[in-house]
Order: sequence, then structure tokens, then C-alpha cells
Amino acid sequence: MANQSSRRSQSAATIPIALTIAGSDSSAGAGIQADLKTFSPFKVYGLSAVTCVVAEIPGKVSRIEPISPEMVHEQIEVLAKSFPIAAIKTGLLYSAAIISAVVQTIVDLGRDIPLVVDPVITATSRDRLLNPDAIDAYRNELFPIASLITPNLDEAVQLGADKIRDRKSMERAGRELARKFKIAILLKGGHLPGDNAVDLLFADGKITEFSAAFVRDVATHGTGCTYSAAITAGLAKGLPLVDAIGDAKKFVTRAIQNHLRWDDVHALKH
Ligand code: PXL
Repeated sequence: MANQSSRRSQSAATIPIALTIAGSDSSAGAGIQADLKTFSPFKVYGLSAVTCVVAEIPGKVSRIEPISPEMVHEQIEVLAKSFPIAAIKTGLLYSAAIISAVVQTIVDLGRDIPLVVDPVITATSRDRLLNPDAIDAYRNELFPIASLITPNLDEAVQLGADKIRDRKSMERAGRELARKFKIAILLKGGHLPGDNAVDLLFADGKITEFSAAFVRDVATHGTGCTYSAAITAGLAKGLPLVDAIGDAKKFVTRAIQNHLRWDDVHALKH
């Protein structure tokens, strides 16, 4: 018994813990489901606080219902009291009221925990996921407490960057956002034309490039969630930001290459 309990306490002490604060995707390719599935292969134990429930399949959002801000607060608070959370990520936060509750709760923890913000606004299907009033709450409340934000090109423009057409305008936009929000920005350039999916990190006055071969003709639902969760896992393990992003880029590229595919419901029956 003594042996068993000492083994148990050792594993509890050595496995890093990450928390995702995000929406539930019923099809489980994005949202909290993607985050928890991503933490596991990085050997990070994942906790979750659900902000909203999305009834959807890849390509079509059917309905979204929020969880109350009080309930979002409660989930984070009880977890933080019991677990040594080493890194946090946020995904879909639904509304300004939920963003305020999340920020207040994290600030009240009084601990300096790395926070990765995936500024989700729309789904890959282009269905809107975030209330319009929430963009200001991202900018004014959430970004000031973040360690890193991970916008794609559309999100960067919605957050105030000029239109991005090529590598040069991407660099300009990233610099502009990093200056405006005074935090590290990972600008994801996967939607630019070219053979490579190139992301640029703007941090500490430097630009670092992360590049991988672009994988064509794949439904990319959930890629952004998986990428930011993988970065969060690396930070939970204590990796420097650049290393966490490098590992995460490899992970997400492999995930896209090894994507699953079901043609239709009828195919599943046979
Ligand atoms: O991929 C963005 C995203 C994030 N979070 C949730 C989602 C989606 C996309 O559909 O459902 C919960």
C-alpha cells in the first residue's frame, strides 16, 4: 500500500496540469474536446471550464447556448483551489460578460500563470461564434493579462490590423498588433497562398518564423484550437515560448496530415 500511494503521489507531482477555458464542440474536433485530446499526447493533464455549448458538425454551426458567467467563474475557481495549474488557454468565450468573469477570476487567483489566448471569433465554416460586443472585451480586458495571443489572418484584421495579402503586410500587421497590445503575437498565415503554412511570432521586438508544408484539401475544423492547446501544453511543461510553439507547429501539421474523414452518415452504417 505504501508503495502504491508513493507511486501515486509521485505521478501527481510530476505531470504538469493545464486548464482550457472554452466552448464545447459537439463534433469534438474543436473546442474543449480538441484541447483535452491535445494535452494528453503531450503528457499534460487537462482541466476544463466550459463557457458555452455548440451544437455543430464541421462546416455547420446549428446552435450555441452560453453557460452563465457565475458558473464559468465557479468552474475555474474550484479547479484552481485543488490543482497546481501550470498554464491556461482560452478558446471560445462567447460574450463580453463571460470574458469579464474569466479575467476577474484569473486575476483573483493572484498567481502568475502563463495564459495563451486563441481569439476565436468565427468557425472555419465562417459561422460566427462570438458576440460582437466581445471583441472590445478581448482587447481591453483579456489581452492585458495574456502571455500570447494566436490570431489567424481574419482575426488579426477584426482585432484592428490592416488587410493582409502577403508576407510583407503580414509582418506589418503583426508588428502593429504587438505594439498595440504589448504582448507576444503568433500570427498564423495558413490562409495566405503558397506551398508553406507560415506563422510569425512577434515577441520581445523580434520576429521568429515557423513554417511547414501546407496540407491541401483537408477540412481544418479545430486546427486553431489544437495548435493553441499544444502551445499551452509546452508552456505547462516549462518550455520557453519559442520551443513550445515549434513543437506545437509540428504536432498540428502532423494532426492535419493524419486527419480523419467520414464521407457521410450513410457511409458509417456500412
Ligand atoms: O474552431 C473554433 C472553435 C472554437 N471553439 C468551439 C468551436 C469552434 C468551431 O467550430 O465550436 C467550441
